Amino acid sequence: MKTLPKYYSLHPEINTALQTGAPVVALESTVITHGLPYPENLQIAQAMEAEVRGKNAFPATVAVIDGHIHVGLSAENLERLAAGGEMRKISVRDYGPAIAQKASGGTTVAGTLIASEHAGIKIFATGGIGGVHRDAPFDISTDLDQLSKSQVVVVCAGAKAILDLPATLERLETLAVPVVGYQTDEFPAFYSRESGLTVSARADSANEAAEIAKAHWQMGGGGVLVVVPVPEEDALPMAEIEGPIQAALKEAAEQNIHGQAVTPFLLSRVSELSHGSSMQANLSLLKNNARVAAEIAQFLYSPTGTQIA
Ligand code: PSU
Ligand code: MN
Repeated sequence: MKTLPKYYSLHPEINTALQTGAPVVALESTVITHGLPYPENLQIAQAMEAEVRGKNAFPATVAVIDGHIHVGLSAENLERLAAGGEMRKISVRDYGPAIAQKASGGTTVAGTLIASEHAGIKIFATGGIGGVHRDAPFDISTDLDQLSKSQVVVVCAGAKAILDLPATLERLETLAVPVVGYQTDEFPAFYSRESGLTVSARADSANEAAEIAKAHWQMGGGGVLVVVPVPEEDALPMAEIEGPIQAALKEAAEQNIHGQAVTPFLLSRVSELSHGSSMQANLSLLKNNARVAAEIAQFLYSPTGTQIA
């Protein structure tokens, strides 16, 4: 039996699934609180849960509600999270303050990695991970560090081109995080299927991706990044998005945006400046990643136990 600190709230359905070894897929929630506007954020959160269920796995959206780390959210709490109000962006260093101050918010990739590992969940889906920012060598997302530590698979569509993608891959190499291309040799760039950069390994099936992760963990490794290109019909060419990115980066510098506000600012400005053409790609890749994660999850679990102290 695994014991969780008392400020966790593990959904009964997820608890049962984990104890019986049924496949569970966690879902990141900063994309809901800080990544997309209402009501698209609520619709996509519900659609991602449905994709996971459609593949006979259990979705566990992770978020902090009134100081409790929820692993598996009720429909009411999902709506509350999406509706906004005082919602924090919760990465690793933000848990302590959020728990003690009974705050609410979405968990980043790094935050979701920690909660997943504590709860015994082996895989989660998101849109894109954070990384090394362009022209800001000290602005490196905690996502990368935490990826090296938690034994969890993260399924994403690569990292957004707002980042320095070559530097992000170099950092992942240093941190010993395998970057596994799902049916691809190229590192995808979120809205775009291409980046000109290569992955460190390739998996052609869900089973192969799961086998890679299990072997990595047996060798003492931490996180495994599985990168899935956005579906072809919704992909945007990289050149189309570079103009809005440059403009958004300039605005961020002019307005002196820094710290955890940088990523949400850039994401929302790029979306506005590209006149929402990026929204369709964003929604498409989120659903696709949830589905692929549920397929890989079929090969990752065996019966265990988790309980709350
Ligand atoms: N990239 C996206 N959409 C997002 C994020 C990243 O394309 O919503 C969010 C994720 O939650 C990620 C976080 O973990 O931003 C990284 O923020 P920062 O760069 O401040 O670490
Ligand atoms: Mn940062």
